[in-house]
Amino acid sequence: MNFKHIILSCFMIGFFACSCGKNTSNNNQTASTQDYQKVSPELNADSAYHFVDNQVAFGPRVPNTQAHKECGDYLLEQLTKFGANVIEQKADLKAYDGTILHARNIIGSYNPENPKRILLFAHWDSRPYADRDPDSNLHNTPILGANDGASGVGVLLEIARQIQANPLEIGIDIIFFDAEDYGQPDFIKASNETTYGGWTLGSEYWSKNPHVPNYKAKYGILLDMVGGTDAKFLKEAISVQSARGVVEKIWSTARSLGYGRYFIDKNGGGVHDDHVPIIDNLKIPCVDIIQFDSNMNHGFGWYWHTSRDDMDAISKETLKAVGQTVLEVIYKEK
Ligand code: AHN
Ligand code: ZN
Repeated sequence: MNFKHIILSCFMIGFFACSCGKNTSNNNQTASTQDYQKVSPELNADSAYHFVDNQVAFGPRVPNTQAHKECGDYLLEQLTKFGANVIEQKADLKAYDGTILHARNIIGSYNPENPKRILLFAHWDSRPYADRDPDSNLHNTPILGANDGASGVGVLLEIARQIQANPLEIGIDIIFFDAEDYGQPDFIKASNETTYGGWTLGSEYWSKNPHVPNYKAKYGILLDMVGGTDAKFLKEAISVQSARGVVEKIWSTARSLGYGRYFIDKNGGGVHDDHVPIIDNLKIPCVDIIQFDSNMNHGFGWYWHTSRDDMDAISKETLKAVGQTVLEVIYKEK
């Protein structure tokens, strides 16, 4: 499979996801959850939800705005409070239209000296355009990004809180990437050359300038849109190509924990997301846990890039399923 081909256009990717994900109903939740001995602490879904809500309360976190600045400060403060070794990476990044975005990648590390590490990441910015809203008058309006952005960060903040309370031996890096969602909307014609169509600028920058020279991790896990009610997570194609074993580990862990109705044993399409620059530039195998919806022509959740991506689109049960699964995967690592 050719990466460059797959990341050409989001619409095509959505279509891909659709055609691959037709039969997504899952009736085979057969794993005997009672036999499985969980090793991770209990993730608190109320706490994860609260971290999502707190971000959304700042308003749209669009780079170069006051809400963005305040939310970035909040994320730094929370990771510090949870005992991580915190680094802020600032960068001025050029958007598809030439705008210079004052971006901040926010990094929290546990056991920074341990060479055996796992990378967990999500984007924290929100999109400046509701360009998939049914009401075209709203296409130029920034979105709250409760699911698209805040959900992954909220789950990772709760994971940070759990790590502080239940220390582990391996190294963990939690990165909140900026400027993921400033990609060129269909309604604007622009001609600036960008490597990834103006998407994933923060992770692209970090992957070329990691906070530690020669940064290495065993693998990475990206959480993107992990709070939708009854979300279905299919095995995203670029993840399967780059980290098949890790995909299987995550999906089978979810099944063991009783979350097989979220983590569906089916292949989804390829999505250009923050894992791609990290796979391309750092050669770290990465998995994207991202909601697919085969009923939508773009392949993502109904709220995606619309004015309705607010707290009503967030389910505590889904945050719990994803958070507990990722927590279990990292506490199982030796
Ligand atoms: C694009 O929209 C290019 N890819 C999907 C990745 C994404 C956007 N995730 C959240 N917003
Ligand atoms: Zn988005």
